[in-house]
Amino acid sequence: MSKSTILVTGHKNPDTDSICSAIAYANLKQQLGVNAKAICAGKANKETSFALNYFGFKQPEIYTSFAVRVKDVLVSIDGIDTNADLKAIDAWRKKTGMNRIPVVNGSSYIGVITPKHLLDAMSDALNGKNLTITAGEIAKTTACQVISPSLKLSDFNRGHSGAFPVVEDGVYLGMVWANAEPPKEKQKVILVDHNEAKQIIDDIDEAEIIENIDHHRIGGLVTENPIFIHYEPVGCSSTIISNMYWQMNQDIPKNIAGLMLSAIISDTVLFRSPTCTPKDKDAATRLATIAGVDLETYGMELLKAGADVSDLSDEQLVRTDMKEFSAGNDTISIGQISVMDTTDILNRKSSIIKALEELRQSNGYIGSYLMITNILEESTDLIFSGDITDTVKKAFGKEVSDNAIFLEKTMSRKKQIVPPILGAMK
Ligand SMILES: [Mn+2]
Repeated sequence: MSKSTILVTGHKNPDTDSICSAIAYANLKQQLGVNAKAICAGKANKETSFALNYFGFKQPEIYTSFAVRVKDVLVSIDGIDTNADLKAIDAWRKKTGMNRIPVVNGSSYIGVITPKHLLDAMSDALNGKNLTITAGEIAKTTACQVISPSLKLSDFNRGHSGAFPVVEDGVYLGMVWANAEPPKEKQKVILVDHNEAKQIIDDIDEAEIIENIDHHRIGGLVTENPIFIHYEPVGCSSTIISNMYWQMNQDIPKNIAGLMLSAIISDTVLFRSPTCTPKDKDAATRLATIAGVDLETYGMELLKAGADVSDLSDEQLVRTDMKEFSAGNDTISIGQISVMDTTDILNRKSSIIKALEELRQSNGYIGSYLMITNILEESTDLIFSGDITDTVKKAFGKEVSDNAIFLEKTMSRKKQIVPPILGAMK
């Protein structure tokens, strides 16, 4: 991946908006002559997979970290052939100025010749012993540490000086210097559909955020330089992005329109969510025409694809669409699943709460919540684990029983769940 390629990504545990908006915005950038590529922070869920499949897209490449890796800073220096004689080894050493010599057989890594081993071999030769020794015979596999190209540069043990061979699956790739620095030009990244540190792909400090397009609360994004920001309190990032196409007089390709339509349907639950604005409806209507689908029919098909959670284990269920939020030093997680009928899920309530508790403990959250949202009735059963019953009572002004609370006319995590809970935690 060339560093001049700008990566566009949505949040961790990506939903349909995060993946589809990243693809749509990367496409807009490309239409404007910018080299941009959509990536995503994790595997597409069922609903997103349905949309990608329907409109002929593959899931973007998954990134879990922006850390600079050894492969980003290695120097490709040809190794010396295993059959090379002393003369050739000496010539190689003079040509490269390196005193640690990687030996290869084709692309296979054989070992390294250190100055001491080379001196011993030369001294033997001077004394008339073993004049025909080869590089392969002098090289030692244990002469120095061998580095994996995927090792994070920040984890590279710099206790030694000089260069080390970089090897993957027995194949020699080049050398990395102990004093290697991250490239001056950082990987440029555009964030869509999120801005909170906890939701950004790891090690973002080793990359550079250059743009941010979002429709969530501002959650403390800090950047090194001035950046392009477009936040709007609308129901979906794709609403903002489709309007950017139109404002810039850019045609929206049919399949990209389908993806952005899917994102709006998903985020607004087909216009039922209180986060839905007239702008979302307008954009979706125009996008459906471009995509050539009937909004209601396609919308219900998409939501149904996402609502089938019957084959998910409790562990998968609580992680599917989980987001972290911080209030002071405390972190909570809030997941959400949307279904057409809550009966089956609520029958599994006690085992789901067990899985929530494991999630909570393994991440050190003060509380872990799961919204079980009924799309048709537009209500939510909020279940939780942690010693947070008082917080939940205070947040919603209702009695709580058995780690659960029923909330009528509630579908939006962002608008109806996060603000009261964070407020009650203060
Ligand atoms: Mn969104």
